[in-house]
Order: sequence, then structure tokens, then C-alpha cells
Amino acid sequence: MSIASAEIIVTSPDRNFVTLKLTTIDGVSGLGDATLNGRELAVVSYLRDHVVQLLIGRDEGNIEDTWQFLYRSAYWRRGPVTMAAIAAVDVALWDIKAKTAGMPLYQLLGGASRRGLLAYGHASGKSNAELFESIRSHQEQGYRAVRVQAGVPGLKSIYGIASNATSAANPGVRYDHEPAQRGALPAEEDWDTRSYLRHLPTVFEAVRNEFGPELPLLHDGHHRMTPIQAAQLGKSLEPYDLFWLEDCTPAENQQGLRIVRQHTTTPLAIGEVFNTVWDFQQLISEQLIDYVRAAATHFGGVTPLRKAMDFAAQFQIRSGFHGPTDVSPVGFAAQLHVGLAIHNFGIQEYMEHSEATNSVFQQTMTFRDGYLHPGDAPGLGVQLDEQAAASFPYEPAYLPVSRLHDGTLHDW
Ligand code: KDG
Ligand code: MG
Repeated sequence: MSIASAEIIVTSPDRNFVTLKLTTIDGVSGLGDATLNGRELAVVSYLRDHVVQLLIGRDEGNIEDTWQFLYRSAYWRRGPVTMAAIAAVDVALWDIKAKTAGMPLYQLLGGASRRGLLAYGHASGKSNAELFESIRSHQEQGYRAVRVQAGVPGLKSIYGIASNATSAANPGVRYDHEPAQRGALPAEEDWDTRSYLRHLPTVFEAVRNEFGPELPLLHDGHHRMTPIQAAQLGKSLEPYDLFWLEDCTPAENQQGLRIVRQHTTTPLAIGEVFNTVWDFQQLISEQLIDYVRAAATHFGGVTPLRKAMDFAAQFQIRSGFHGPTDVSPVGFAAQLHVGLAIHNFGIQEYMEHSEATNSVFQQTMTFRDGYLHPGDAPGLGVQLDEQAAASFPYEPAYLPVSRLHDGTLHDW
């Protein structure tokens, strides 16, 4: 057997997705996700101009060898564009292998270690009243864990707060379901870390008073704090027993996490912008984090994600794979299979895709009673309706930027 064709499909049902479809000479097809939010076409070019011609004629069964070939032959290692392109190939090859075996992918990864994957949803509100309503609505939908993002007094517009409403280009689409907004320029938002550090503990206190001690609560700090500010926040949130504090500080400076760890027992999750296991090396081996936030799509695929999780298992560090809407249903399915198979699964982020997206990507995945399951169809369990995909052409969209009161650009 060998790979006979490779197609790159760009579609934008209400956000942009890049999908690679590989087909063998026997007509078995596999899908891989190559979506890099806000920089989608760079990965299209990487695949189209430099990768697909290398794949034709290769044995589709040799997944590890193909991964190493693409990684090493590029010479220029790592980086989100390269690793999203390699991920798409890797995931498509696993899809083909599992379809050929007649098994859902998780069976090839060792079988199921649990009945389903605990998911957390995104609750948010500018005021506590709005936030409580959002948490209640998530509980009604079945969620057993929620991420809590809150408005900050004095700030008009902050990433991830639903009440910041809808973009002109996407009326009716909740902002917390879609951080990248269509348009020629990124949206500008504002930020003030001192106000945030003062306000957030009061929000968590109110949430615990309203919803009690049982509900697992998470929070995303979006790289906005310095290490010492992150340490302060972790400490001030300790009474509210967070499941995790995510991206409390930019992790390029990994030693900064030692400062955070010295001061707080709030569990830490990091890694949604990481591309390889090497980005986690210090954080895992020094036990500076508790959860690995990588996504199959931005991390080179199923092959390295599994390796990173086996490395993390030695340190009792668990998974918390990145699951925003910009991970397509294909990438999401890939990491659900990994999450079901590994022993050290922690929790899975779940931002539901829109109806339009689900009409393009038909999925066997289910969400019931707070738990996700990838389904038992052979392969990943995702089919792409190419006709539907073609009816949604690419539209430029950007993630927002944030500025401090004096105009200084800040992480959002
Ligand atoms: O593309 C960026 C989004 O994926 C990001 O906003 C999501 O921080 C995020 C999260 O935790 O889902
Ligand atoms: Mg995040």
C-alpha cells in the first residue's frame, strides 16, 4: 500500500479550518487537522508547497518513520507552522491505520482506560449575576466542571467574556465560543493586572458561596502575569480550591514557574501554545506544572502527544488537552482517542463547535452527562463533507490584542 493523493481543504463555516486528506492507492482516506488560528494560510502553503509531494508513494503504515522524516528533513525544527503541518500528516495516517484495522483509534493506542472523558466548559460573565447564569446554563447542559472567566471593574472589553457580545461579522456567535474575529485587523481590548488581581478572588469567593465546594472550577490567566504576580494570584485563590490555574505566566521563561511553585499549591496547567515535548522538558521534569495543555493539532499529532503524556506520567502529571473551537473536530477527535487510552488523563476542555461546523465535519463523538467519548467507528470517527466545506470560503480572522491604560501592548 502507499499514499496516492493528498488534498488540502480550507473551509470557514464560521471560522477557518485547514484539513489534510490523504488517500491510499486502495482508496482508504484519513483526515488531519492543520488549523493554526489567525495564521491558517501559512500552514496551507507549508503543506502544499513543501510536504504533500514528499508523501506520494510513501507507505502509509510507517507513521513513526514519516513523522521523523518530516521533522528531521526540514532541518528547521519546531515552531507552530511546521508542527501543525506535521500533525495533520500524522493524524491522517493514524486515521488510515485505524480504519484499515477496522478499529476506533483508541484501540490501537492500547484500548480504553475509562468510560468517558470528563469535560469542562467555558462559563463567563461581566458581572457575577451573568457569570452565575452562565455556570447554571453549563450545568443544565451536563457539564460537571467549568472554567470561570470574569469581567474586571474599569475594563471595557476582555477576551473570553460572553457579555462582550458578538462581532459584527458573526452576529449571534457568542464571543467566548470564538476568540478570533473576522475582519482585516485584530480587535483591541484593554487590560490592568492590578485590578484583575484584586477582583478575581472576590469572584471565586462568590462562585463558591453560590455553587458550593464540589464543582470543579478552572481559570485561564492567558499569560498576562509576571511570575510574582502569578504567585500572588495562585495564593489568593487557594481558599477556593481551583482544579487548575492555566497559563498564569508566559512559559517561555520556564524558570519563572519555580517562583510560582514556591508560593502556591494551586494546581497549574500550561502548554496550549507549545509545539513539542521539548517545550515541556523542564516543566515536567522539575514538576513545575500539574497538567499538560498541548493539542494534537499544534504539537505534531498523536505520535508525540502520546510520548509527552508517557513522559509526564512518570511525574504524576496529567492531561488537560487544549480544546477550543480552533482545534477542528478532526484534531479534537484525535486527542479524545489519546485521552481515552492513556492512564494519566486529567480533564478535557470542550468548546462546542457551531452547527455550521458540525455540518461540514460529521462526527461520532458524543457529550453525555459531562463526559466525552470519541465513538467506536473505525478511525477517528470524523467525515468531511467536501461539498459543504466548499460552500464556506476562507475569510481572514484574527485573535485580539490587549493594551494597558497607557497604550502598552500586553498579552490578552
Ligand atoms: O487560538 C487561541 C485560542 O485557542 C485560545 O483563546 C483558547 O486560551 C484558550 C483556551 O484555553 O481555550
Ligand atoms: Mg487557554
